[in-house]
Amino acid sequence: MQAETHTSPKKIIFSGIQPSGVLTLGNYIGALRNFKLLEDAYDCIYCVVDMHAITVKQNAAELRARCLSLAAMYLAVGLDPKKSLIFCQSHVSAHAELAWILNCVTYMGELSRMTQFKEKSAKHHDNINAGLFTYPVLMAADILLYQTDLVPVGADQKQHLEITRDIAQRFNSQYGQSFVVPEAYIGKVGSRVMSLQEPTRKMSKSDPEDTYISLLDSPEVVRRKVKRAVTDSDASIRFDAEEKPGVSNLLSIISVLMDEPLESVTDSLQGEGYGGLKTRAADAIIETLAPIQAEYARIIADKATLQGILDEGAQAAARRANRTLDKVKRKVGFAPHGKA
Ligand code: ATP
Ligand code: LTN
Repeated sequence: MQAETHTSPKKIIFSGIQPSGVLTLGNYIGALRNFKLLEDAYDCIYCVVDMHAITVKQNAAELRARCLSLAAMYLAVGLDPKKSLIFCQSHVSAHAELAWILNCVTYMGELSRMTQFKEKSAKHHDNINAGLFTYPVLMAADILLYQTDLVPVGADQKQHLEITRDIAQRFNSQYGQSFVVPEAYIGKVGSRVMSLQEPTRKMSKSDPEDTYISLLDSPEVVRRKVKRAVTDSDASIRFDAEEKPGVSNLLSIISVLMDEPLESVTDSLQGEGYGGLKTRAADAIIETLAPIQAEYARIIADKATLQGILDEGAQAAARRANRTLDKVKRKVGFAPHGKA
């Protein structure tokens, strides 16, 4: 049985990741790792946001496989379907329905200020579709449907959380209290893991291979990518995100993965040179990924069990989501029908 503790006194967490490619170390440190850390203290709902993924072109067969693979990764990092609800967004139609209603309380002006929209439309200039533009509204629907208190995400999603809060507050003031106004949960260190090749940009799964560490990279590949990571010519090991973005990125990665304060990581590396820094970073990554990869291989081999978890997850999620959706439909003035 999947968790269904709507009336539990625990605060509610919702987050999602797009099945738009193999997960990166950035996704792990910024999001997934926190999903697991928060699992016991909160009532958690974790979604595979496949409807968001089609805002850029996808191959259907690959997308289908990646949805299962992302769900397997949720489980491989240790999420327990008995405690957390795990499901695919497209399996719960309430997400699309609420998104439509929220579209009607969201302004074109505020959507056009979203940096993710600007970046993605520059990158996919041949496919600037309306879904890409209204992406944050679907994200707001995801979150608000579950009366979410807290949303663990990387720093790049802060602006989307702000618009979600604005939409919730606007709806509540126009139609009466309907949604909890959620807050972002952004880790202090590692909320923005940078590209290994261009450390002033965030690590992203839709960028070239050598810029990111995939959670499924072998130890050899991890060593090679870290060894080639861009640093600087100054040779001193200290944290300075402005002046030394490459070195600071590696220091943050070690600090988070080894659960050791940044200062003590930095101190312990004095005199080691960049070679020592990179060896330490690669070791930390390999040690973190080994158990995740072993679990992933076991889970993805049993598709029937995985599918069962997603099916149960979707049913439980739909029950919870529909409570909010029914209330919202009443508030906006949709006529009741048979089952209502
Ligand atoms: P894409 O590159 O396809 O746009 P993405 O790698 O940014 O995708 P998402 O699915 O959009 O990944 O993000 C999933 C979660 O991972 C979000 O909470 C996001 O903030 C977080 N995240 C993504 N990249 C990083 C990063 N480099 N550092 C920290 N967190 C990140
Ligand atoms: N927009 C997010 C993915 C996402 C999400 C969500 C995150 C979609 N719906 C709800 C948290 C809560 C992204 O691009 N990383």
